Amino acid sequence: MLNNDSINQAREILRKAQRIAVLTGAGISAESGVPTFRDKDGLWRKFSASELANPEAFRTNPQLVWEWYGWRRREMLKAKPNAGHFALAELDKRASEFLLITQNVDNLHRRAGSQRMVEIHGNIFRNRCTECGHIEPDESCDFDEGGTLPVCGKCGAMARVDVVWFGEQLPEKELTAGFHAAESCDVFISAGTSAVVYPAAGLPEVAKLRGATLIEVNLEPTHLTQIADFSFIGKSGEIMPILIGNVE
Ligand code: BV8
Ligand code: ZN
Repeated sequence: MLNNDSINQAREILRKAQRIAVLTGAGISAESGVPTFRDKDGLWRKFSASELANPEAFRTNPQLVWEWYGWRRREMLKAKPNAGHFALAELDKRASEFLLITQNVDNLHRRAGSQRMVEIHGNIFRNRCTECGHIEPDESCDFDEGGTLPVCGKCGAMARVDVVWFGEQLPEKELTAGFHAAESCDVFISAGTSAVVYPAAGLPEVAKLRGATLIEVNLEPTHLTQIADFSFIGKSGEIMPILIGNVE
């Protein structure tokens, strides 16, 4: 059960905040039916994300990696933004300085109306050419056995999903914007992330170090819980609307 005093205190701090930054992870989309990475239902054919979301796996078995992304695209296309996404889109409208930094690639924040946001791990509905780097939108999902794998619309070479795999650099512009927001915000909210993947997980830490109020909303405690000023354990779809609701 949420402690009334602390949620009201956090709401008040959020209402007064001039500069707000938010980091979200797969947990914010869980109530939309999108599988997370490290929860028990996050697995696909017993593979873990780190076994598939890496360049080596794609080099050795592009078919398997494309099948995984096809399955995830299907899940994400079926999904709808939930109350947690909409609450953050609302906060975006009201805060004077605001940046949502998402690790998610599912497009649900944008579909909920978020504007001031960066996708630091890319977007699953874009393909990137492995040769010429050309990027194009793509929602196709069927790569099961025998299907042809996506190729570049410009040069015909093999395409990959335009997301950041383990061992790969994050997009420079988006990451710099994320760290700038973390360094200068008054309040930092970390929602729906296990905070184990770096450099994204470093953002809430930097914000706290720079003196921001750190609010965590997550289904389970993480390593951020002990440094957070407020930690609300529960579903983001339920807590975010209470935390953000009618923030004037
Ligand atoms: C890089 C691809 C460097 C897109 C992803 C040792 C120590 C430290 C770091 C490293 C290390 N070894 C390697 C590294 C670096 C590595 C890393 O951090 N590894 C970790 C695992 C140790 N990082 C990288 O490789 C990054 N690149 O560092 O490059 C470099 C430097 C120079 C030159 C070249 C390279 C790249 C990281 C990006 C990897 N790509 N995804 C895709 O396919 O989706 S990561 C993947 O994990 C997703 O992007 C995801 O967003 C991210 C984080 O996971 P979460 O979103 O937090 O999801 P998770 O399931 O873990 O947690 C969900 C949480 O929600 C849970 O806590 C759950 O309780 C909660 N929850 C569930 N339901 C709800 C809920 N909360 C609220 N409400 C609910 N209803
Ligand atoms: Zn190309």
